Amino acid sequence: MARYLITSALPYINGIKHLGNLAGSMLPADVHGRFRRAQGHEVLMICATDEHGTPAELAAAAAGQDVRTYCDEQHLIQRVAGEAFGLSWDWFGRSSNPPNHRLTQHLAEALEANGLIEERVDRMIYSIDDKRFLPDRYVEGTCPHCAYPKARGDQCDNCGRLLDPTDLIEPYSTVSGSRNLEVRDTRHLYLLQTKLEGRLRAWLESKTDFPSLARSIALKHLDEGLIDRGITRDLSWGIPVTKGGFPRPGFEDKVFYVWFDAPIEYIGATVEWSEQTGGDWERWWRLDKGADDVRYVQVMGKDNVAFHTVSFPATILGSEEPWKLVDVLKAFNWLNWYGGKFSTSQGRGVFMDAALELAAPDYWRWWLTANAPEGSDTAFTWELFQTACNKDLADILGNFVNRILKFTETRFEGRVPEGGEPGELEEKLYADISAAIAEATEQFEAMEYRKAAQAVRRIWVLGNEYLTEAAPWTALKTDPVRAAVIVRTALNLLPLCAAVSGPIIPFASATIAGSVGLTTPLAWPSTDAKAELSKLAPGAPITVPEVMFRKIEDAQVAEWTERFGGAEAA
Ligand code: B3M
Ligand code: ZN
Repeated sequence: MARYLITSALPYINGIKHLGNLAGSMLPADVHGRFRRAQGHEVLMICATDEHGTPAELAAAAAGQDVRTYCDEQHLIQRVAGEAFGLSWDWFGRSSNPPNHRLTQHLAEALEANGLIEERVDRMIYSIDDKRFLPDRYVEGTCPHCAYPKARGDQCDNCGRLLDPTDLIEPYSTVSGSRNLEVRDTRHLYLLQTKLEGRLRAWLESKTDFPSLARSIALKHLDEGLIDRGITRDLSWGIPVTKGGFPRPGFEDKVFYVWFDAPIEYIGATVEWSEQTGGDWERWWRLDKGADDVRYVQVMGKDNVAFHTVSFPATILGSEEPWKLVDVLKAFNWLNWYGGKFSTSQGRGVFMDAALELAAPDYWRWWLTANAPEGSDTAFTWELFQTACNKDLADILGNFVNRILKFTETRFEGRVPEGGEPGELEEKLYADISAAIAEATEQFEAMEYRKAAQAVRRIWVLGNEYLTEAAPWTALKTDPVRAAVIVRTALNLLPLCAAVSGPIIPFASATIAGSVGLTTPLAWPSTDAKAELSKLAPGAPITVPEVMFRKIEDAQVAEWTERFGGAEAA
């Protein structure tokens, strides 16, 4: 048995996340974690809210709250929503908690001691009325190239050119609208990534296990050339630069940049876990304390890859300390809302809390896994969601489970029938099921989510086909022993379906397992299908659950389209 450390990109604190965030990081991390646990491995699944930075400060101000109170509330909201989706974190931490403060300050000191930090002067936009420096994207003005009046300080959305905020004509603050801006000098700490380029490249080129999307993005960033990176900001909310014993006159009012401290929170959250549960965090993170046999898997959207393949490894490698680095990085493309983008700031799309008012978590978990934005961006539409859920969950899985249980209840007194020997049809079923289990195992291991979902679905289909072909209702009239073999075999497909479906749809998995007297999580099956399909004790009682998957009606789709928008919203 191996040990798996699994982290998903940390959801930013400014409000509940939309389905795109869930689909590209938290959900696939959970599916993989559940799969590895079912295989019997030791798993530590870590997530946290990413709480620092300007957007948190602004969201708190907009909510009329101080930042700490705002983050306290939002953290709880995100945790409750994640748990309702069945995200089975071992710990859901907070980047604002003390362990991350200590670790971030410690790593900065180590980088400093190794000559990798340098003080430089930046010229930045200061808003006199807002009393703050403005990050590039909080300054807007007229584009010097195309005269578009709402160009952002980092880029013009109209002509696409990259901009410096000082290029803008008649710039204004998007925080207050004020034009009372000036350029001020401000000193910041830079991490000298350029000095680490060779080591980063050697490390990354050794990561041949990375799935292709992550690897190509990572290498592209290296090929474009690294630049030294500012790791401090003029903000009040964040991890203070000087308070951890880091002596740096003039930095008393500055904090570390949110992207410097956020990945360190993967470690910080593990420390939080150990403080609360008595677990040993060093065993997962310190190569000198046993972490060398950990397999570390990270899951994230494509926009986060560079931070995890360049910036965070630069922090770790530059520290010269024996920290665990990522082994497998699985990245996702975008889940789109019809043709356009989900948007937190514009409230476009479906968010995690609202989604659960519409449909049970397994509907979402199924659709988002079976349609994971792996090879390319993927569009969510209500119609696709309805079709897939009704067909896969209701018509195939739900129908199979219900058919065999009802038949057992009415014709076999609600018990697993005894007697008889498997025949030709069963042998064929064993062969097909063995192949499907092998395929599912391979795809889950490779973190190929769409293919894994298809392999699971294949097992449901095989169950239905077997039942239809074997037709126990016909056999019962002429050959009751044969009917008993069929019903017993089909009932044995239920725990198998529950086991292979568990990582993706854990709630339905529990219901199915419960119908034959088992509790989840179930162990991942071997490819010995005959053994897997001979486990239920003859005579054991079964129960018929309530309808597992109600179909999504056209009227519901119409109502949801009305409430959340459809094609026209994007
Ligand atoms: N919070 C994702 C985002 O907000 C970012 C991930 C941090 S992972 C250390 O886009
Ligand atoms: Zn322009």
